[in-house]
Amino acid sequence: MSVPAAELVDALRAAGLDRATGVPCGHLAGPWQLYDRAGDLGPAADEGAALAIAAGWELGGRPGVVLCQNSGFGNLVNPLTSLVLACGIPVTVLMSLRGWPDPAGDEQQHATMGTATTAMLDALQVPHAVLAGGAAPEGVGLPVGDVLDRAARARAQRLPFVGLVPRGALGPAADASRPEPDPRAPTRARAVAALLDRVDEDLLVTTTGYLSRQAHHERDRDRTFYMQGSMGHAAAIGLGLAGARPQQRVVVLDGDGALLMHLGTAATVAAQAPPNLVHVVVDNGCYESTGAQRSTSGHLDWAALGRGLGYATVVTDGGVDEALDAALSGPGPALCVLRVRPTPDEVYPRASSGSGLPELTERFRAAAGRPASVTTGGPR
Ligand SMILES: Cc1ncc(C[n+]2csc(CCOP(=O)(O)OP(=O)(O)O)c2C)c(N)n1
Repeated sequence: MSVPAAELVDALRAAGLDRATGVPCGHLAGPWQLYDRAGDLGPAADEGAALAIAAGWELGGRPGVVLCQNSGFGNLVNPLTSLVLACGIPVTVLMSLRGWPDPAGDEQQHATMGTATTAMLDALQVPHAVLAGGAAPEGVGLPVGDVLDRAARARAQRLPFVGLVPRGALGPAADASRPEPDPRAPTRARAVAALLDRVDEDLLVTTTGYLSRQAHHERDRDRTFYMQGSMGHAAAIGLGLAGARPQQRVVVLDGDGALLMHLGTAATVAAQAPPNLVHVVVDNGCYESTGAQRSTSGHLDWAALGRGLGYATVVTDGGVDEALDAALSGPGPALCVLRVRPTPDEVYPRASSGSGLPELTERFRAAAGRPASVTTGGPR
């Protein structure tokens, strides 16, 4: 049983929540698309920023709703406690529940938060309710009307409210049409294959979502760290690795949405200036892994950004091969942005589909500890 997305959005609008922000989750694709299509949705870089934007709406008398996944709960906790709760700003959040009710039934990176989400909300004394349907066990959860009644009660007390959405509890938007991408642009597959052709013995850190899956599909290697959770932190892991293994080149494969989620890390990379770090960003203009919702990279001048941040080499033009060659041969840290067209129907299994994340991590740790051969992929 699932609630039609339009029914939920109509109820949210009837409650005065006429706009939406957030970071997408496939389980919330229906309401995301309906608000977006009406011109009432502005994606946020991270869930904490989304909560603060909604707090601003609320302060301005035009409330809205935050749409996010519980993997982003951590990003949201600071403004939830020190802004929204502290100041009494009643923001309404719809948060999808990954890793729940059966943590073993979802991807490994969701298991801890899946179990902890409601306990954390209880600990923070934030009113919350689970929407019935989908993966929710029989008898658990409330219908939409009751969930929104609770949200209204919280609002009246100047408290935030979190509506928790189990997998499959919401239906899709009726028309799931997508904008036509430029057929001349390269694909994710092409960009990732070209990168893997060049990394040889380098250490590679791949970002959350389809990019990690693609890297695993193209060529599984023990020198690749498949970062399946912790969206936005691939470059930080790469920075740490580059410092720990200064004799090895470290390549980070990032997404535009993930990089923008923690853009400050790019400034940290440039400030610390590890000569052995190459930061490759595959920019498809969207959050492809959660349904290809547009991200905020569309208006970005990557060349100006990279230079302004202070990367030693910035490559944002040219074909995939030329761009990668230029970035890999220039002084580090290097930023290389590859613009690709979305191919959301091309999806491969995660690296963790065949083994546990701790086993993959141990495999990488052992490989990272071996010196790279001097003939290939060594330090410059
Ligand atoms: C903190 C957090 N928020 C949201 C998600 C859900 N999520 C997983 S992948 C992804 C999209 C990543 O977008 P991008 O980096 O542009 O890569 P793409 O999917 O387009 O390849 C999102 C939003 C998450 N895993 N973690």
